[in-house]
Amino acid sequence: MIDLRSDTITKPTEEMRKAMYEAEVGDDVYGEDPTVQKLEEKAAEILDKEAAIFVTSGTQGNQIAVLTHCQPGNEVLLEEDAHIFYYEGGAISAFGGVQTRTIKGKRGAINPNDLRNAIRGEDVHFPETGLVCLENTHNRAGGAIVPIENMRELHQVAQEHSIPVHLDGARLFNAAAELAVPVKAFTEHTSTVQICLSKGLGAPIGSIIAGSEPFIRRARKWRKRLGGGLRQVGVVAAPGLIALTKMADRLKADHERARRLAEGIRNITDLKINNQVETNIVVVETEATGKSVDEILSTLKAKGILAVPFGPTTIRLTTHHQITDEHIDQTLIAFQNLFEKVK
Ligand code: TLP
Repeated sequence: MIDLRSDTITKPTEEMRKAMYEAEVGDDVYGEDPTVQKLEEKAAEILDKEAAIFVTSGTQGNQIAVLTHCQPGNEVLLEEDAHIFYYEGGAISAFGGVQTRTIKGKRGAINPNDLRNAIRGEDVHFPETGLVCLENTHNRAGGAIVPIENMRELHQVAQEHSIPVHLDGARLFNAAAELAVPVKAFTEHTSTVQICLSKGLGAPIGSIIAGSEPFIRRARKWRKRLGGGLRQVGVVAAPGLIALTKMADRLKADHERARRLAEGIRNITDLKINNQVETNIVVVETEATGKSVDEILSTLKAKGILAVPFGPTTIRLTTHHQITDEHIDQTLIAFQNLFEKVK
């Protein structure tokens, strides 16, 4: 199978598996797992924050960040298609008692004036704005890179109102690799950041939240409350450390393959590409084929290609370290055979 459903499906490399076997471990709830400590220290250094905490998933990382930043009754500002709003089961409302207010962005970027207008003033009727959440790269904007300058402006607006900024950086390393800048060029415009070790970076499990020391201390309590305090978890942190320190350099190859895939699909008469393909996500518009998304996905599956639905007439293809140049060729041939008419 050529699995283009997501970069979450990546399997650990041989080096990661060996590191898991050899990992030194201890009880991390007691703060005694040396491998977790090493991972958290390295992550704080790379993300340029005082401290970091290892959590089980991107969703858990975002939840802990919101719960630590906010009080029940707060309003959280997010881009209209943010993962936290769109794909996390309403968790921040369910667990944090916060309400969400979305702002329509352009390719994942919120206009700073729109943010300014959405921040609540002093009024007995209003909820307090507790947090601004950004996302980079932006998943539903097709892996778009939110410009650093936009993040700087949004951070400035939030700071003027003493509101913290959390970055869902599940794919932040993709943005940094594509622009050839260190991740701290983005994180300096945030209060906290969540990054996923288990997407393009290839670790089997895990995310990191980074922020100030007092914030991370409070986040540890929320992680424990949510049942995310783990014991001899160095076996999982060990591949995470390899993901963090050795896998970022190869992300650009995923982006190049995604662009080649998009170019090939663009040549097929009834298909269009809906996004700019800056990183590893390709969004295909299928409306003109007259076939339903389900029909297209099951025909592709029968040809050994997996993708996911992304909207009523769109599908998403995502490249990652298990997708080779040959896989791209084979996928393009399958698309051409399926739709026949090539421009
Ligand atoms: N995204 C997954 C699905 O949940 C849609 C995917 O296949 O893309 N933030 C962003 C921007 C994400 O894309 C994801 C995962 C998460 C957070 C959540 O990460 P996990 O899956 O580790 O909870």
